Amino acid sequence: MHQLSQQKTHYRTCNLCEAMCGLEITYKNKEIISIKGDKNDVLSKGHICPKAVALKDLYDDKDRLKTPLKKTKNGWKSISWEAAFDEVANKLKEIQLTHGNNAVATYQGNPNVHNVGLILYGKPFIKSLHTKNKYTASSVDQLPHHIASLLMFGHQMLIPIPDVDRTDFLLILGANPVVSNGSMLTAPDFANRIKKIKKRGGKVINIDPRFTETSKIASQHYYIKPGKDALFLWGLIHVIFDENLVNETSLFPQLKGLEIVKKIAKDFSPSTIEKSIGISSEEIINIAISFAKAKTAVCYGRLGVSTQEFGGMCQWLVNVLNTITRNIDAKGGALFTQPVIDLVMMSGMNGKTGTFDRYRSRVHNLPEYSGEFPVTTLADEILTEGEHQIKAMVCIAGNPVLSTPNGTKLEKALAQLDFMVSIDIYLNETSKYADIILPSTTGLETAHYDLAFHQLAIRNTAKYSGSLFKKEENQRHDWEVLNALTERMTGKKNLATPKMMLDFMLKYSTYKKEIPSIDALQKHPHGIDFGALKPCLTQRLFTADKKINLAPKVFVDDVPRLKKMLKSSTKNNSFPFYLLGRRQLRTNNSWMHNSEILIKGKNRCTLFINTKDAEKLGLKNQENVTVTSKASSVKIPIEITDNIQQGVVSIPHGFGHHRKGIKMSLAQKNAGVSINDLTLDSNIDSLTGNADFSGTRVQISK
Ligand SMILES: Nc1nc2c(c(=O)[nH]1)N[C@H]1C(S)=C(S)[C@@H](COP(=O)(O)OP(=O)(O)OC[C@H]3O[C@@H](n4cnc5c(=O)[nH]c(N)nc54)[C@H](O)[C@@H]3O)O[C@H]1N2
Ligand SMILES: Nc1nc2c(c(=O)[nH]1)N[C@H]1C(S)=C(S)[C@@H](COP(=O)(O)OP(=O)(O)OC[C@H]3O[C@@H](n4cnc5c(=O)[nH]c(N)nc54)[C@H](O)[C@@H]3O)O[C@H]1N2
Ligand code: SF4
Ligand SMILES: [Mo]
Repeated sequence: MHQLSQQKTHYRTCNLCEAMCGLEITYKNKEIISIKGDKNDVLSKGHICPKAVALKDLYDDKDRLKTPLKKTKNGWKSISWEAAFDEVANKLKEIQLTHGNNAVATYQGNPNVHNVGLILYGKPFIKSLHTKNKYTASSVDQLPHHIASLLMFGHQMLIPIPDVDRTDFLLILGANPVVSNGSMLTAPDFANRIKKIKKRGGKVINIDPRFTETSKIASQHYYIKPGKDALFLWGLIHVIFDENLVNETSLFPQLKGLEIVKKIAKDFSPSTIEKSIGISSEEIINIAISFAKAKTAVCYGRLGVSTQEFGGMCQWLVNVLNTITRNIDAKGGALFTQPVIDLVMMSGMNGKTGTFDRYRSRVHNLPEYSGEFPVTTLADEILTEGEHQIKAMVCIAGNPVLSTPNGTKLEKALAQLDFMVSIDIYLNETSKYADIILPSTTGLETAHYDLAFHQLAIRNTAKYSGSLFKKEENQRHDWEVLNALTERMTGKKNLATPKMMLDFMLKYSTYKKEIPSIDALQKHPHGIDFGALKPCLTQRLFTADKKINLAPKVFVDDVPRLKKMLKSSTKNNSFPFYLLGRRQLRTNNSWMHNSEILIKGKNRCTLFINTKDAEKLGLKNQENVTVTSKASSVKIPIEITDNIQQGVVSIPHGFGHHRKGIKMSLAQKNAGVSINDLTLDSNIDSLTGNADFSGTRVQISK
C-alpha cells in the first residue's frame, strides 16, 4: 500500500507515429512502472500499440547519446555543447563562404513532424542557411498528397481526411492501417474503426499486392500488380462516367475541369486496363458501381500508391474519385480539418500555400516542391562535381542511409563530405558519417503539442502533454539545439520557448475562448474533443478562383506518360520479381530496433515469397536466398506464404544494422538487411520526384 502510494500517473500523447494515442504512465521517481493506453483519452479511448510500451526502453537505453560527440583520429570524443555549437556554425559558414550557400544541404527525417520543438525551430534554422539543397522524408513518402492538394485545393496542407467513422464504403489502396495505424489520417485503433464499418452494414475493399493484416479484416481484397493503381483509378472513373453515375447538380458547387477528366477517362475502359493491373473488368465495374451508389463512400490511398511511378497521378485521381461521387467535403466521404491551431489558415493567410516546380535540381533536373528537392537526388548532388555541389550536410532526426533509395550509394556520398552534423539521439547508420553529433532529449523527456497530426485527425481534438521526466542538466532539447545554431548563424537571439510560441498561435485560434493558453489546455490531461469534422471547404479553398481544380494541367499533361506505360510490357527476365516493403507492429521506420520489447522474439527481417514461386525456385522455408537488384544484393531468409501475389516479394524497411561503427547493441544483434540497399535512386515518379519503391525489380537465387 505504502509502495503504491508513491506511484504517480502521467498522461500524455504518444508521438511515435501519426495516431496520437493517449498514454497512461505510472512511475516512481525516475522509474517507469507501466505504460498503458489512456481509456479516457478523447481520441484514442485506450488504444495503444507495442511501440508506446517501448518508450520505457528508449528512456532507459544505455546506447542513447546525451551529450555532443566529435569525431577525431582516435575515435569519438565528448565535447561541451558550447564548443559543439561554435564548431558547427563556424564550419557551415566557412564552407558557404568558400563554395556558396548551396554547398550546405539539410535532410529532415520523419521525427521532425512528430516533435513540436523540431517543427517550430527547424524552419528558422534551415532558413538561416539560405540553401536550395533542402531535402526531407516527404519525397520518400507523401509528396504526391501535397502536390495534389496544392494544385486542386490551393494549399499543400489541405489534405482530405477520410471520414472512416461515418462512411458506408471505404476503398483502401496501398495502405495497411491495421499495422501502421494510419497515415495522413490520424485515427487511432484503425482496425476497430474498420470493423465498425462492416458492423453497420458498410463495405471495406482493400487493393494491395499483398494480403495484409488490413486485407484480413476487409470485406474484400484484390491483388493488384505493383505500380498500376493509376490505371485502376482511371478504370473506376471511366465506369462512373460511363454508367451516368455522376450527378453534376449534386457535386461540390465550385468545381472546374469535370469535362476534361471525363474526356481522359474515356480511354481507360476496364477492358483496356484489366490485363495490366491484374483485376478483371467485371470486378472493376462492380467496385466502381458499388462505390458510386453507396450512400457515402471514400477512397483512401496512402504510402503504397504514393511511392510509385505514378504516385502524383494516383493522389490526384483519389481526390477525383471522391469528388465526382459527391464525397468530397461531405459527411461519410472526405472532409477537411479545422484544428485548434490551424496551420493551413495561418500560413494560407500569409500567402504561404506551397509551391511546385519554380526551379529544378542541378544534376537530375527534378522539380522543387516548397523549397525542397526530392531526396533521391541527394547522393548525386554530393557526388557530382561542379558549381553548387553539396560539400556539407546537416541531418536532423533522419536516417537516410537506411530510409532512402540506394542507401549504399548515399553512404559513399556522405563519406566524401567536407563536414557533416547529425542532430540525432543515436550513433547509427547515418550519424556515423557526421563529424559532430548533437543528441537531444526525446520521448518522455519532452513536452508535446501535436501541431502536425491535429491537422490530419479524424476528429477535432486538442491536447498538450508536459514532459514526464526533467532532462538531465547536461542534456538539450531539440529546440534548444536548433535555436543555439540559428543564433550563431544569424547573430540574432530568439528568447521564445515552444510554449510561448504555442500560446501566441492560440491567440489566433477560433477556439481561443475555450483554450486561452497552453496552461489552460494542460488542465485537460485526456484532451478536449470538439467533435467530428464538418464540411468547410468553401471557406478553406486557397485556389485563386476559389474553385476545386479537378483537372490541374500538371497532372493532365502526365496522362500520355501513363498511356505509354499501359502499352509497354512489364516483363523483365533479368529481374523477374517486384520487391515491396512492409511495416510491422514492432518497427518504427529505421530507429527503434534497439528496444528489447520491440526486437525480441523471432527474426522479422525476412523475405515474403509466394508458395508457388518458392516451389518453382526449389526453395525451402527459412532458407537463405540472395536478392539482387541493379543497385546491390543482400542475403536474407525467406518466409513462404500464400499471402503475397505471385511475382512479388517483400522485405520490411528500416533494418540493415550490420554496418560497422554504429552503437546500438540490440539492433546490431538483430541486424537484418536494408531493403534500401536494393531500391534504386533512379526509380522515381518523374512528375513529383517522389521515390518509386513499388517499381523495384529483383532476382532471387539460392
Ligand atoms: N523501402 C522503403 N523505404 C522507406 C519507406 C518504405 O515504406 N519503404 N518508408 C519511408 C517513410 S514513409 C519514411 S517517413 C522514411 C523515414 O525515414 P527517416 O526520415 O530517415 O526517419 P527514421 O527512419 O524514422 O529515422 C529517424 C532518425 O531520427 C532519430 N530520432 C528519433 N527521435 C528523435 C528525436 O526526438 N530527436 C532527434 N533529434 N532525433 C530523433 C533516430 O535516431 C533516427 O536516426 O522512410 C522511408 N523509407
Ligand atoms: N508499426 C509501424 N507503424 C508505422 C510506421 C512503421 O515503420 N511501423 N511508419 C509510419 C510512417 S512514417 C508512415 S508514412 C505510415 C505509412 O502507413 P501506410 O500508408 O499504411 O503504409 P504501409 O504500412 O507501408 O502500407 C503500404 C501498403 O501498400 C502496399 N503497396 C505497395 N506497393 C503497392 C502498389 O503498387 N499498389 C498498391 N495498391 N499497394 C501497394 C504494401 O503492400 C502495403 O501493404 O506508417 C506509420 N506507422
Ligand atoms: S499506434 Fe502510434 S501513437 Fe499509438 S501507441 Fe502506437 S506508436 Fe504510439
Ligand atoms: Mo512516413
